[in-house]
Amino acid sequence: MHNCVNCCCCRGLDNSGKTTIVLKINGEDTSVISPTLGFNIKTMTYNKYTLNIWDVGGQRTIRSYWRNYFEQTDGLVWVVDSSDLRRLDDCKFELHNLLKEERLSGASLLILANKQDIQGALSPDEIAKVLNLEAMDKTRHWQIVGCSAYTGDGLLEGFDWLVQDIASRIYVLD
Ligand code: G3D
Repeated sequence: MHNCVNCCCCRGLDNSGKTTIVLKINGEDTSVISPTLGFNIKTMTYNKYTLNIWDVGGQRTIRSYWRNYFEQTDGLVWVVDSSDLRRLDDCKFELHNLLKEERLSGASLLILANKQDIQGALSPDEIAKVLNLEAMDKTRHWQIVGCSAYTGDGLLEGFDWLVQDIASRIYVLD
């Protein structure tokens, strides 16, 4: 069943706006502590897709997440706090590390350049440069969208791109 999107953010880069995004789209916070992983996971639905929202990184290797959360990943959402310039280097490192995973090679990648309403926030183009997105594998389907979880601007545009991109790939494969 292709219906799972994992929405990640680097651990230590909390505060990027994941909770606010879930609230904006789902109307409620859906955090649960995963019994196997022992940390917070939020789940929301968008257009029949289940989105797991959680932090990646830290001490655990990504392999410890596979069985429950990454096995059927069709899409990834990477939330960036565009106003937190000091932590963008960590963010770049974690993202490129994650994308090395073979099982994610087919996943569509949406980068949400969040907090665009804050003065001084980097634009999506600037974030793309800092994160070196052009260096990604040419076969990767990706899109960066500026948004504000605060006002809601850009969120639907981003998630619509993601679900349409996943649907079109799966349609071609089937
Ligand atoms: P997290 O779940 O990724 O850790 P949160 O992040 O959703 O808890 O957001 C962290 C803080 O950033 C919150 O502020 C939240 O209101 C704020 N925030 C999230 N998205 C936006 C945005 O788009 N614009 C602005 N201006 N703020 C945002 P507090 O003060 O509650 O910690």
